[in-house]
Amino acid sequence: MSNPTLVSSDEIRDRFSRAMSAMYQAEVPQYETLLELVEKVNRETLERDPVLAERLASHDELGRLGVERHGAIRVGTAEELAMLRRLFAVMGMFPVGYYDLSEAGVPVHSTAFRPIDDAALARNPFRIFTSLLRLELIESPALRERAAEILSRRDIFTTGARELIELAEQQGGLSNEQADRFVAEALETFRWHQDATVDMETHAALHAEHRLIADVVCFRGPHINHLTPRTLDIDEAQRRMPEMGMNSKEVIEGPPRRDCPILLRQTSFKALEEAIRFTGDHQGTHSARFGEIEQRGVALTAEGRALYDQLLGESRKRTAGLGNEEHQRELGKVFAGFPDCEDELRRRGLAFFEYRLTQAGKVGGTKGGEQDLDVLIEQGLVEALPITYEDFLPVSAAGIFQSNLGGEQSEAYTGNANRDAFEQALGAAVTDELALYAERERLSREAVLGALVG
Ligand code: OOG
Ligand code: NI
Repeated sequence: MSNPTLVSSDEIRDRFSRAMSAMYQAEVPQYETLLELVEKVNRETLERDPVLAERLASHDELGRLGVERHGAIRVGTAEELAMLRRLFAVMGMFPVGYYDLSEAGVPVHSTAFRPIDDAALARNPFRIFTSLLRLELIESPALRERAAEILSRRDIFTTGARELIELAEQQGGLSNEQADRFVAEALETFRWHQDATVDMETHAALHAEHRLIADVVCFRGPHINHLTPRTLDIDEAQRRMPEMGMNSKEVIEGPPRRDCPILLRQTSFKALEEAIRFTGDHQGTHSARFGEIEQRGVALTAEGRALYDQLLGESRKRTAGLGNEEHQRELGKVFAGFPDCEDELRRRGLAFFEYRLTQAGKVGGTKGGEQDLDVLIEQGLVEALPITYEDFLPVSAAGIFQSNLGGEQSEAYTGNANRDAFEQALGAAVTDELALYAERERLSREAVLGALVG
């Protein structure tokens, strides 16, 4: 950082993610219980498995474990999304990936704001999955216009937040004191409001079109709807959720338990029915907010992802309606078709790896002229570490959505990707997540080979 009076964007993100977690713990006490559970399971897992502890440490992942979480919000207009892009940029979070959730029957499309470079990810990988409502998918023109009109009347940002975003853009960052003010002002955008901005009839009409539309349109802002800590053993955490008084969803979403975890496995406790007050002083309820946990594995290449999608598709019929234990067993059988050994995942180009010189590689083995990584790995001079998946699987994990929408399955919006429109609303292109992993792998390969030749 060139200006010594400015704090880093990583520091601002770290402060913000802690403030967000504290706010959500106060708003949703079960989330605090969930954090305790995950912390305990992680501690026990690391005690039981020193090899895992050692690996996480050597891969810069142990430090971030306790602060690691993602959240999700939903906004209503292009202006809101574009301003959020500027707000998150102050914290070093940038739009990565395009997700079409209409495939899962939900009328939104999304991106994830997240840090991108290795140092930022190691410090605090805080991510916010951000969805934009697609009013054009609402069938009734009258309802569509009503929703647009309600949304046009709100400003989800405080004056202070807007000022500090501009200041950060002008200065290229914020001072320590400005950063604290920014965190406090920015947090207001994500706060829960008991008072709806509409009357009960409007809520009911929007709700009848889709629950999520009511959630986006009827409130003053895009309340954070869940925060998700990272667990090292999601099966154990899922087992213990009921003991801790949490109404967990039935099955863990994503791939089955494996020796080499891939992508993302997720489960949640279900959304709470919350009392809200409509205009005209009517009491009602709305369910929006829940808690989720996730276990992260290695990022897959396009080939790996295609194989994952294919196997998950094949498993659908076999697992339909099963409880978690049987579901996992059936899933495991189908996923026998997915190599479960790091070396094979790497050699077959199914997953991304980061190459590093081993201790032996650093001291002794240079100047051999050997350029074949497989040979160098066999010689013990180079090691390949799996690159953690930093992104999302909302469509294959549509179960999370559905269980929190009361299980209603909607086909109304099927298959309607419109990335151009999303980027237009965002005011920027989204970064391709696969390109990020590929670049990281490529740079590490070049660095290793360069060091051995030099
Ligand atoms: C977003 C759901 C996506 C995940 O973990 O896949 C998500 C939402 O419910 O708004 O958070
Ligand atoms: Ni989530």
